[in-house]
Amino acid sequence: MRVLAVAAGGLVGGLGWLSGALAQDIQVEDAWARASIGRVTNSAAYFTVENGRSQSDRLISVDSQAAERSELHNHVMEDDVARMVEVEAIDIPAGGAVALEPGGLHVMLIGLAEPLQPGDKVPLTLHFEQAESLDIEAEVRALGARDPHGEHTHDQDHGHEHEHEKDAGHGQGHDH
Ligand SMILES: [Cu+2]
Repeated sequence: MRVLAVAAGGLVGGLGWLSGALAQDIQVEDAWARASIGRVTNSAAYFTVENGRSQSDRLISVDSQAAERSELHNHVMEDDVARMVEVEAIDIPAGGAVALEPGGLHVMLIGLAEPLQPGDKVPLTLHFEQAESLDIEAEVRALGARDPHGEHTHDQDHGHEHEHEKDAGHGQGHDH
């Protein structure tokens, strides 16, 4: 998690006319969703939320037309096994950022209307406790695809519904 120092508090106070614009300074970057596997009707979406405001906020829910239901989930370790748990909200610190990424926080898409294919776009609406709702699009990427920025490369299998992905992957990784 990246936490940016905030020195803007006093500045904003002195520029009252600007505070209306700054009040909406919640940004989402690098939104993507995992391609669905075979007939599995669940998937997950990931993104980074940046909060440029001087107040903390919370992501309280996400909606998507692509799924019957969307839940905020996290992974926790229990007896060396990664399990998913639903979380009520995700705190976004003032001047900070929170990354939803494989193996950690994610939006669980439950009951996909249709399979998610790489290159598809998944519409998501993010609802916050303070900020106005935000409509974004997440690009579908294959499971195991490398982050194009080369940073978060440890999206190894971590339990939940893609156990069979491991089996399917045996012996067919590198045929070029
Ligand atoms: Cu989940």
